[in-house]
Amino acid sequence: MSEQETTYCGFVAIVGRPNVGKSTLLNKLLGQKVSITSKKPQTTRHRILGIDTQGAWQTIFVDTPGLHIEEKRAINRLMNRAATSSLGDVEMVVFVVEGTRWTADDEMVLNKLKALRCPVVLAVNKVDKIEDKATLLPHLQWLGQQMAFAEILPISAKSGTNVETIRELARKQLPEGEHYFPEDYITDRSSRFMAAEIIREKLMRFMGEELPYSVTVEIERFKVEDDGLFHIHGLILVEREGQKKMVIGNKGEKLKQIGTEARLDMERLFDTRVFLELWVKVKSGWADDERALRSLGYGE
Ligand code: GDP
Ligand code: K
Ligand code: MG
Repeated sequence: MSEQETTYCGFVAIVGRPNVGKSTLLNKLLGQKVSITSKKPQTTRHRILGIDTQGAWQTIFVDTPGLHIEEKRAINRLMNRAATSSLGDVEMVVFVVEGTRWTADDEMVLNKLKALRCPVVLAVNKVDKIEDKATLLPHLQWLGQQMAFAEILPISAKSGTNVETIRELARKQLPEGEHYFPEDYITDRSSRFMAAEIIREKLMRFMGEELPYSVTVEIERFKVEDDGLFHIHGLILVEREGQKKMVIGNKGEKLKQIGTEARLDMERLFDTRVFLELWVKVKSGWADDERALRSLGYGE
């Protein structure tokens, strides 16, 4: 890139209630899995940046934990804080909602967005799932009356419908400025953090409803061997002895499956061979203890 060339850089926040598909959208925008996804609400616990550099333009997408009203447990309060603080200094907000569903949590997010001065693009996601397409248009019209959106787009984060349009709209909002990140960065998070997140995603995918958000993962060891192999020790912390048994499974089957799937994802993301060892340990009551959560990196 020549020194005279003008460059553009800025932040775009992706917000919405839990499970509308924010992380799926971020991954689609980047063509890489940088933010874990699952059928369960509150999969995303941390603010995650996804960096999209295309020539002179660098868009930094901010994936947030879903905003929701329930604040009973400490972890929920921290996630709401993490989600709100990302709205401070952004060039554009993508407000993600789900098809023709509208809930009290969507309403709460909407009310926060009304106070913003930057453009808010409404992304009506999962349109691939809407059976009766005739219901969509009146719903879009109703949504359009709720606030002055810069744009209302029916999208599918899963299949990619209109995802390019979101990227283009974001790019148009970027102010002149130097890029914050080198062009080969796709996230601000370390490989160590990504490894923990991948393990957590597999736990959420392979465990039933028994394991809501009472599980956390620590990487005890992350060593890059001379031949490029990543040697990783992951510690899975659960709340109860019974949950430990469930994670391990009959004859260790479950843990083996989680380990294999996590290793394959890590090898794809890190583009190298990975040797992964997993341990499960009981650590009771952590989800109610804000200080313990902070020490594990929540609420950053
Ligand atoms: P988040 O909590 O808002 O980050 O939502 P996720 O990205 O974790 O997605 C929640 C669930 O919705 C996952 O099971 C996704 O596979 C699913 N999902 C996301 N986007 C779409 C979509 O466009 N179509 C369909 N059918 N499912 C989607
Ligand atoms: K989710
Ligand atoms: Mg998410």
